[in-house]
Amino acid sequence: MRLERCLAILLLVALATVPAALAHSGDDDHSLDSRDLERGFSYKYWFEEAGTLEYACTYHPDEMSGRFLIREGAPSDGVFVDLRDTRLVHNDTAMLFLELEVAPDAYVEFVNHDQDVHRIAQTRFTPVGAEESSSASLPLALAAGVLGLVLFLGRRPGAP
Ligand SMILES: [Cu+2]
Repeated sequence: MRLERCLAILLLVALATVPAALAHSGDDDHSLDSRDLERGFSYKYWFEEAGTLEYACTYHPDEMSGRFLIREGAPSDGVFVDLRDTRLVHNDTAMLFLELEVAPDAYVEFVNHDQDVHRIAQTRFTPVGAEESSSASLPLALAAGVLGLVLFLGRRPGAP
């Protein structure tokens, strides 16, 4: 196989890898986001994928934050989190940081019993198994793409 063809294939593979690496890096349509939650209102969110979902209240990030460890085999019942006195309350225990383990097909329901408006929003989602590779895969894919492009362009025959 000719070198140019090898490099072109390398470039295509690298470019195909970039969108996959980008897919989980930001928020998407399936993010947990209660929007402004007034007193007496609730917000329900269904988990979809195993991983670690971190969240915080947009208005009180130091007092209301937590994470869900979404794991196969964990209880798939719905979990309820009450918002009271600018705290997250689960099973009558108020916490600044609440960690709960749930199954990928479970849901969480946040219920606001507080005077304040809260907005519980996802800050990060890390799929299972991506904890170590997520930070490295994107720069590597980009570097491979740039390298492939440079080599490909450099190797292209000039004008006749
Ligand atoms: Cu809040």
